[in-house]
Amino acid sequence: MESILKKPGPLVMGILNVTPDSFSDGGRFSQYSHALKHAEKMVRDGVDIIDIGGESTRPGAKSVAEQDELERVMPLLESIKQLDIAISIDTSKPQVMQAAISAGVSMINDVRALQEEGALAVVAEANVDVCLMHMQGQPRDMQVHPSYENVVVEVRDFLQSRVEACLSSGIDKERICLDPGIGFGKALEHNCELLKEIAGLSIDGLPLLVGVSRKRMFSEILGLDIDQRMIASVAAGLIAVTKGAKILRVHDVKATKEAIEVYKAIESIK
Ligand code: 8Y4
Repeated sequence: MESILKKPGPLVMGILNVTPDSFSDGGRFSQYSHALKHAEKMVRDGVDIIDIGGESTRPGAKSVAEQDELERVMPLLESIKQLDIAISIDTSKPQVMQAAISAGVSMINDVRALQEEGALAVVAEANVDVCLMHMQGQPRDMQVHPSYENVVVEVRDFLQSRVEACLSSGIDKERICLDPGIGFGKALEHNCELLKEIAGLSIDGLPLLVGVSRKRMFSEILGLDIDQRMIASVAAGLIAVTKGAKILRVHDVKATKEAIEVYKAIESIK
């Protein structure tokens, strides 16, 4: 699989969720047809890669059993494949990674940065990109009391150690991107400091991926409910891009693409 990280940025990763939170009304079939329609819309809007996740990593979320995650994600992955767009799989489980790799995904997006037993080996044996993300604690308790001496230094040191683990396992350096993990065991001031200093997080020029879309920080800054956070999300994402982020993980592909196009028009003036 050709690396998506070689594509010139900024790039847009579109979020496609298949968690039980959204599994209520018409059962699996209606859930999948809805997800497929959403994916088709993202492709029309110019998405570069679609991120499929079957484990909820929202604050307070419980962990999902491996078999549940496979059953939730694999059928959807198979139908999204027909759309001829790059796919990333949001998982920390080596067996889910392996199944997704066999099905042809382009990227492993792991909020646990390949720390689960066997994860490094699975990725090292495959030709896929990987996103290494920083998280303090676990989703269940990560927002209880986030604490850092220097958040930028600590996130950078963690990412550096995970890059080294990847390289020691034989993962190709050109296949790695890095992510500060906005909202993952971070208070508002930590999120803001990381976004302000995003360029300082890159290790050896590796590309940076940032996910701010609809996150709680916008409720803290603006008091907005989740379905009212698009403008703030696009603004924060574009700030991250101007400061050096290459990939934005977003819900709102069309709005994000428009913001990026304006940025590119301005930047392309000689
Ligand atoms: C509304 C909707 C409010 C979603 C909060 C959320 C990231 C990620 C997540 C990220 C990478 C989320 C899987 C959290 N965030 N992967 N995943 N980077 N690489 N919460 O920032 O979207 S899930």
